[in-house]
Order: sequence, then structure tokens, then C-alpha cells
Amino acid sequence: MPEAAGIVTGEAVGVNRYFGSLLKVDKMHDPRSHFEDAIADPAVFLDTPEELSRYGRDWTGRFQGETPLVLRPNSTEQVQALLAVCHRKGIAVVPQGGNTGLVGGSVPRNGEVVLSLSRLNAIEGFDEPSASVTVQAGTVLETLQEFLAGKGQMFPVDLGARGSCQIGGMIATNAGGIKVLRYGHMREQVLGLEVVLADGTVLSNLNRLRKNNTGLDLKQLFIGSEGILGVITRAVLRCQPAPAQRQTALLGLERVDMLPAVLMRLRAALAELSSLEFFLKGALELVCARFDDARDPFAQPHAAYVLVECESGEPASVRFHEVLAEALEDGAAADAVVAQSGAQAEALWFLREGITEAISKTGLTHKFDVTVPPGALPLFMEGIRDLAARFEGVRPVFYGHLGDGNLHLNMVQGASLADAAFRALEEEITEPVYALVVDFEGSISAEHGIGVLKRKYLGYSRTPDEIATMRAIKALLDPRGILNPGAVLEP
Ligand code: FAD
Ligand code: 2HG
Ligand code: ZN
Repeated sequence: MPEAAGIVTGEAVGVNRYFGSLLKVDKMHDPRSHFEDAIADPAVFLDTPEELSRYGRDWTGRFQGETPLVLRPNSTEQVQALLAVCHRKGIAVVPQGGNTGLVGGSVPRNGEVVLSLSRLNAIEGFDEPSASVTVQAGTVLETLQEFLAGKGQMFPVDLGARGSCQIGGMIATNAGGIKVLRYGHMREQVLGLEVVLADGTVLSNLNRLRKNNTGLDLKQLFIGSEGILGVITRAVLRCQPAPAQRQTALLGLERVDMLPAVLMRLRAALAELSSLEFFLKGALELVCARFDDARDPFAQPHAAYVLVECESGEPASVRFHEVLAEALEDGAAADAVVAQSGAQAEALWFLREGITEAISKTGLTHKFDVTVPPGALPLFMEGIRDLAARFEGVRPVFYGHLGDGNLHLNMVQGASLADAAFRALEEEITEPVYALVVDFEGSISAEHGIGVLKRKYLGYSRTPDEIATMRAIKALLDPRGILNPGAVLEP
């Protein structure tokens, strides 16, 4: 029987029970009525076109969809009640945090309801003896950073989207960022997790213990699961003592193939190394061209640049300067500038962190976020240059997290190529890039996840048996397939 617009019929529910089609909530027919028996609070619902539009578009503008309704719970109990309704009626839901994800997993694609965690955003408490903080999923990273600074602590995962991305979204994507080489990803910071499953079951394990080997560590399943297995509502995170000192410098390298040697040298010499980032000449040119206040600090251009930062518990160490001086003396680096103040450090960081936005201001882009063994990065980038040369009007921009072998390759639209022609090249460009990643024994997603953008390429990095196991876990935890359908795993 066809579904009457906006009305849930028994048949529709019956069809959904065994992976049938999901119920479309009709935006013309009071979509909130599905949920009002479960939740009376009107602040939970947004359904006017003005309110809905920003939840339907991702940060890149590449992914855009429509939603009939945004749900904004402010407690675990509300998430539980809302998901129980979705599960019962077969209503598809896209969990959304700060909506800064770069693979299209946080926006509706087929009229799904959006479950925004933004109002579930309290910092519940800092526990000094266990050096841990308990937060709700919608806590914005920068808010947590500021809260912890007031306690002499720091949260060790940091990234350019810090002003918008949320802890729940960061856990759901296992975010990396600029300090992975010292402190690890989100996965390494999560001590405890609370998750609501598709049917409303709450798995709550807000563990603060460092040691707790009591059966399967279920939280690991949800870290990096991109909203397809459950909705993260609260977490207990590890903190680190705030560093007394940060030392920041930018090195200019004569050749791209010197990057691995610089990586090995700085990693070996600087025990307190916390960031090691890189970008090639074209990326720096783009930032300087797009932002009036960005300035190349060197007199001469260089082929590659390495941003190095140490965080230490002690006041400024002379070792940092000695190591840089040695690198200059024996030609590992051609030039170096050391930040003399916080403002100068920020200006150097902007040259790296401003690249993504500079690209957005330039044109469309096909985004890649790959890892290869760090020693192979120069050869890999050479291969990419050769490949890009086959596409007129496409310009590769190279930057990333050197310490992790993580390259953010962006194939950027040139002025000579119309939008439609550029978009049409997506597959033609993507397949050889990923084939090269496989040749180099790399991964097609280093830190941004699979989302929608990369789901059809998952097989480049995972075996058929692994993907089948992922599907089996998904079917077990979300038997009706209501959670973020079509993300990570192809429908
Ligand atoms: P969203 O974009 O809202 O969602 C991301 C995914 O997680 C979606 O699939 C969504 O369904 C799911 N999700 C969100 N919240 C929940 C929840 N509570 N429960 C279950 N599922 C949920 N990423 C890095 O790893 N390293 C970087 O250095 C980095 N730099 C960036 C710089 C810029 C300028 C930008 C725009 C992005 C950058 N990113 C980076 C990507 C992005 O910021 C991260 O992926 C971030 O972790 C996403 O968090 P979010 O709250 O915005 O999640
Ligand atoms: C970064 O490290 C982000 O700057 C974004 O992960 C990368 O936009 C990109 O391609
Ligand atoms: Zn990154």
C-alpha cells in the first residue's frame, strides 16, 4: 500500500521491519507530529525552511540535501525517546555535530530527519586525580579547550575546525589533527562513552579508569563509526597538563624529497615535538593570494615547508634552537624562522591552517585525505603530479600532517575549467589516485572518514570479508537501517 503523505501506516512500518524501504517524513504534513507523543518540549523541533536550510548543507558545499525536520535533544533521555520512535516507525536519521565533516556524512541525502547534538553541550566535570573530563557530545572543541585551560590542563586533539566541531562528531570520525604524532587520535583519548543505539537502548559506560579489561571494549566500535551504529551522547576524555611553553618554527626546504629526512631528524632530536606539518610551495602561494594578512616569512620561495612545534612542561628550551641551527648548517633546511611571540606563532600556523579555506575561496576541489608510509611521500606526490598533468585545468595542492604521513591532496579547479566539467572529472581523477595509494600500501582515508564521498572506494582499503563483517555489525546494532543510511557502507 502506498504511504499517505506524512501519515505512518501500519503497512509502512511492516515493510520497514526487514530492511524494507524507510518511511519518508513529509515536510508538508507536520513532521514533528511523529515525535510529539514522546517529547513535548517544542525547543527540540525545528521545521521552518529558514531553520532547516543550514542543516542540509555541508561545510564544503559539495553535499546538499533537504530535511523535513531537525531534532535537537538536550539530554540522553530525549535522544533515547526520539530514536525509539524512529526505530519503531522506520524513520531514517542523520546524526549531526558541528557539520564540519569533509566527506558528506553529516547531512541528509534522501530527506532524512537530522538529529543535531548541539543542545547536548554541557561540560559535566573535571576529575583531577584521573586527569579526565566528562562532556556531552555537543560540546564544541574550542569550548572544551578554554574550559581546560582554566584548570591548567589541555585537550590533546586539536584541529582547524576547533571553533565548530563537536566532541561527539570528533569521536564519531576518530578525528586526528595537528598533534597526533605526540598524543594520538580521538581514540586514544576516550576513556568512557555513552551511546544510544538505533532502538533507543542506552549503552552507558562512563569509565574513568585507565585500566579496565572487562570483556569486549565496546566503545571502540563506535569511535570512528560515523553515526551508522549509534548516537554518541556523552564521553569521558583524557586530559594532559597544559604546556608551560610552546616553541614554533617554519622551515623552508630546497627540495620536496628532503621531507622524510627532516621528519626523522626532528623526531629523533626533539623529545617534546608535538606538531610536524608540511605544505608545498603552491599551497603557501594560495594562502598568501587569498588572505590579505597572510605573509610568506621568507625572502625566497622554497619547494616545501615544515611547520614544527614543541610543547614542553619547562620554560623555553635551548635545544629547539640548536636543532634548527644544525639543520640549517648541514643543509637539511635552506631557511628557518622561529616565532618570537604567540602572535607570530599564530601567523605561522595560519599559513598551514588557512590552506583549506584558501582552496574553498579559489574554486571547486576534489578532496583526498590519504596516508602513505612517510618515507614514500615525495615519490607519491611526484606520481600525483604526473597524474594531475593529464587533466587540463586541474591543479594539485599538497599539504598535511608530515609526522603521520597524512597528505591532504586537493585537486583544485583552475579558472579555465567550468564547474560542470570539473565535477564530471571526479571519478576519472579519483580512481587513479586511489590505485596509486594502493601501490604505495597506503590508506584512502587517513582521518576524515568514509562518509558518502568515499564509500564506493572502501574496497581499495578494506577486504570484502572486512566489509561483510562491518555490514553484519551494522545489521546487529541497527536492524532497520535507520542510522545514517548510505554513509560508509553502500546501500
Ligand atoms: P559532523 O561533521 O557533524 O559529523 C561527522 C560525522 O559524524 C557524520 O557522519 C555524523 O553523522 C557523525 N556524528 C556527528 N556527531 C555524532 C554523534 N554525536 N554521534 C554519532 N555520530 C555523530 N578532521 C581531522 O580529523 N583532522 C583535521 O585536522 C581536520 N581539520 C579540519 C579543518 C577544517 C577547516 C575543516 C572544515 C574540517 C577539518 N576536519 C579535520 C574535519 C572535521 O572537522 C572532523 O571530521 C570533525 O571531527 C567533525 O566533527 P563535527 O562535530 O563537525 O561532525
Ligand atoms: C587539515 O588538516 C584538514 O587542514 C583539512 O584535515 C584538509 O581540507 C582538507 O583537505
Ligand atoms: Zn588534517
